[in-house]
Amino acid sequence: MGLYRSSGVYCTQCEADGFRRITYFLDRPDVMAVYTTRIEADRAEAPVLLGNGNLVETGSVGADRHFAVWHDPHPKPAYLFALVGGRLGKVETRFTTMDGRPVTCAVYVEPGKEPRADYALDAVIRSMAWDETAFGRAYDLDVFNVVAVSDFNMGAMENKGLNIFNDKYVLASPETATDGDYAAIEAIIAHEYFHNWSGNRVTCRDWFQLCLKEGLTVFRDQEFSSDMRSRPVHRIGEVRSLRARQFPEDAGPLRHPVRPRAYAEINNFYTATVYDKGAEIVRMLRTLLGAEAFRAGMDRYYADNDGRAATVEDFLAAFAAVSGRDLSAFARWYERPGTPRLAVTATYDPAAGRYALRFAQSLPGEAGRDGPPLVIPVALGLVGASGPLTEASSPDVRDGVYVLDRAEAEIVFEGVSEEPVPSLLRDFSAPVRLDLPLSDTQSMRLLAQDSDPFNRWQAAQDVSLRLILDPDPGRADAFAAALGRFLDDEALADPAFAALVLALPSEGEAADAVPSDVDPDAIHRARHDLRAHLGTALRSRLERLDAALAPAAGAAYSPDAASAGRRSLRNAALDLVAAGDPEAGAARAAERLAGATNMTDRLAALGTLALIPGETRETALAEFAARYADEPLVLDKWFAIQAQIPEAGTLERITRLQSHPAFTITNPNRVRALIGSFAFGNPTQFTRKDGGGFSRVAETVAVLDSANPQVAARLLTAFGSWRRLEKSRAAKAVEMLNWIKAIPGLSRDSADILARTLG
Ligand code: BAL
Ligand code: ZN
Repeated sequence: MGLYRSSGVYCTQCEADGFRRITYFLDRPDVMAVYTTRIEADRAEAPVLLGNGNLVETGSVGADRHFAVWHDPHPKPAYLFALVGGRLGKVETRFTTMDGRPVTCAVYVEPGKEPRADYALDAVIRSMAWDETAFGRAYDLDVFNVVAVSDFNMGAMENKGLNIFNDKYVLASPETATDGDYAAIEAIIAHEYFHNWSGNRVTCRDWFQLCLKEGLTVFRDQEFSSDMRSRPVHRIGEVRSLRARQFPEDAGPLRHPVRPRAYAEINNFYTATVYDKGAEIVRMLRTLLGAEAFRAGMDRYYADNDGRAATVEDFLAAFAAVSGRDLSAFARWYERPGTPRLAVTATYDPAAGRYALRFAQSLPGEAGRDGPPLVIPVALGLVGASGPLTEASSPDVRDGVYVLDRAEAEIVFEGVSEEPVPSLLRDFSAPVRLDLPLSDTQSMRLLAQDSDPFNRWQAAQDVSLRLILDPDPGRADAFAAALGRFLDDEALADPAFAALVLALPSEGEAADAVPSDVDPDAIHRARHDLRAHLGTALRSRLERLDAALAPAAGAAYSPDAASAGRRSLRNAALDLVAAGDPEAGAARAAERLAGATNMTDRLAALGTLALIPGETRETALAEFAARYADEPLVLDKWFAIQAQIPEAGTLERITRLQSHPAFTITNPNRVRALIGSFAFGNPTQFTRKDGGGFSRVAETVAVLDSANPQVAARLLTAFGSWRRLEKSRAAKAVEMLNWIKAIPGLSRDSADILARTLG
């Protein structure tokens, strides 16, 4: 925090309260000022000098030094201050805004890595153009600079006119970056750029309002990525991430409202709840108001609050003003922690052609009693044996959405000619847990017939989850047959979607569905067995797909969504075949690895091999490390893959990797790749019964805490679900948490997480 050096480059990080480490200041987001920054440095050490705003003067100071003066005319809080000085290469281009302002856009990187910045620069230009068309927001300075540094706690930072990035989210080449990396770069470049309006021009009055800029900006970057790529595929990705990170947070001791009421350390509130649930609230607002009123509300919000430090109330007031709606009940989403449960039951009267859906929402508060109801937009439809029942209608459903604003309610459809399967929460219209008892047959009807792609995917997830929690070979066969029909009919038409349908819920998601006494080993075994069953049953189809999706010889790599989708299905097919026949799978994955022409295919094959113990795996890992010895970001992938191997030997492997010359505890990306991937991505080994997994993470926290409390505290959050584990594992977790607690001089960051986790 404050001003520091990363691989020889001076840079700053001031959010949330780092500016006070540079100079005395009233370091609060509602204290806004116009900044003029004069930077002076040795010319040889720091030929590039960057600050916020526009460059107004440069010059020499004696023979060896030089200076630059930057002026930012827009008043801003100190957390948006930035400066950079160092030896950097750049790529640059021009963009003319819709109001005719020429802007020079540049991305600065380590010299020699300039070609790897082209994609990020292109994403900058696309973001600028998109914010003009989608939200009417134009850029407001003469320059827009992005700088990539290699030691960075966050993903990136939206300093006015001078975004500073973790190099992981800037640098990309087909040889070093996966399709996922390209998509993440595009999304994060967009996110930081969009903050120029949602965060910078309109900032937060205080840190309790963090979701005001973060939830809104995540929503904006999600919309951007959906427009750049496939909207349904992107939506499924958003929800997978929400369920993997935010739902468990909301169900554990670190739960907090989207707008927290209190904090001991604000750095611990840059959470999935503030960001991702915050984005879901904005999405629900758009669903409730409709796209047109939503856009009018956004315009009003910017018009009323430009240059101000605003609150959630200011945000909602803008939408209330343009729509005439009372949003006071909707505002409860910002205040109530926890994921609401939405229970739905159905009754059908064939004689009357009438179908009724009964809804009951619940979200117990601190005293265990339900609070006042939330406003839940439920996008829905009814699906018959041959497709959606378009003639059925209910007066309570408008534009396909029913708004539940009571604890319980019933809606009735007329004109229902056959017993339907309800398709509820289409496009995941609200961040709730849906309690709707469907049979496998009903879910498979949705997979085959629903018009909503999200719920088609959800139906396959539901069946898989039931089969993981309650294995049954007969039902698994029926599911495989349904997947087979789906693949035959549709896989090649939309490979990215098909790959998602084939992806089973994660072990974490399965654990989340178990009420208590979670046994991660049992979940792992059940999930593995289902993958093996499906891989065997679908083998011939998967092999045909694999062949059909192979790139033409000599075809150049392109990170576009369609090409990425084909790669993702082909790699998913290989992985599932390998689950059914590890020996043949290992041979094929090794072949794929040897012939791969890009990092996506190479890493996918290595990931498949990583799950199959043996010589082939170890040779492949060694060759990969040798090939990328000088590529820290690629070695991070190698660390991460190994940290997630679900085998008893992984702990020892991690010990060896901690002594690898490329590993250093002082670099946040390295720590996250090795120890973070283990803590968050290897449930069976992190929660080992002997406590070895917990102690490895605890030891890392202990070593890291004084040097980098933010990263240490983030690692500690991996213990958040300890209460739900079966008793012997839970006891080991508590032992380690108490061990950390006894460390003298523990940071406020880690102490805060510990206190809340131990409760
Ligand atoms: N403001 C911190 C980094 C981000 O969310 O953009
Ligand atoms: Zn942000």
